[in-house]
Amino acid sequence: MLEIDICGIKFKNPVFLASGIMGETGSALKRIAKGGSGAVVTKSVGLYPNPGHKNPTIVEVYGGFLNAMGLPNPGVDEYIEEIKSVKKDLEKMGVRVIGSIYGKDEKEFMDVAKKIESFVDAIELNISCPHAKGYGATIGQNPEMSYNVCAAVKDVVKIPVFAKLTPNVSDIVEIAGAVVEAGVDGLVAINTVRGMVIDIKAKKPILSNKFGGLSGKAIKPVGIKAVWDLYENFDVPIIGVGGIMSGEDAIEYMMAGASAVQVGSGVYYRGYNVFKKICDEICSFLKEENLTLKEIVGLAHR
Ligand code: RRO
Repeated sequence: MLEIDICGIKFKNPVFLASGIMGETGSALKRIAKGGSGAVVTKSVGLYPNPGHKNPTIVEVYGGFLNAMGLPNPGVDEYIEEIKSVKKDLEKMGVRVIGSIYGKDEKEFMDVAKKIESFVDAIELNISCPHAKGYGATIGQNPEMSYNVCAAVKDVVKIPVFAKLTPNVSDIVEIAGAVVEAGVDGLVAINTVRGMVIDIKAKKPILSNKFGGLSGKAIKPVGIKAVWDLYENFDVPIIGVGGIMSGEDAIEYMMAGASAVQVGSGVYYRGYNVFKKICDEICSFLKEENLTLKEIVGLAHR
């Protein structure tokens, strides 16, 4: 009932793990897969190991989390070993792997993409981290840089390539236009929303990086509007992410135009099995409404 095909890849269901701290190791990916996800997106990996920002890197706020992890990762070579250690188990469970990668320019993106290509089913280009100077949104807020990175990666890999977009722009459609023109196979929206929390007793921002990216329930309407606008303007699959905790949230994203969704903060609030729970809730809704999954994608536009 929930099987989908995106860019020729078959997924057992449309509820994926979003890139983030739950995807830092092979064993974490396996635990998420056991929780029923249709795919796991890795933590964003770069060419070299990166320790990330100093603590505190994450704080719970009303409606979600504010994080500035700072792209911590062991580098693509070591991360590939993590994927290799669980790839067979994930395959047995029918769970796809999407490799999230970052770099400072098209050359670095290409190098990482080439290295990881044969270990993953698709690549997600992280051009949207809200607080990584020179990386992430530095690229994703600039249409020309976004085009160059996406076109370069598309040139060197054969598997589907998705671009993850930042909401921290005045016009997400402009950036999406650039990456679609560059040939990406799908769009992922949204990365976290830039924000800050100040400890009034300490009289300074809580995060060591001062500002970070907001995830969780609070950003769902921002994500829904982004997916809506992308669906209105482009003919490529869209993967919705931002504040999805329940089947109802996932259906809302799908009616806005998402073919699949990703869950990050929801793992904290509903446990590892959040993926199975969301799938069950989607199934109940489809049965009640006598609809198919395909029929609800973009339904609110008709
Ligand atoms: O590692 C992070 O701090 C991070 C990344 Br790469 C991202 O894409 N989005 C985010 O909120 N944090």
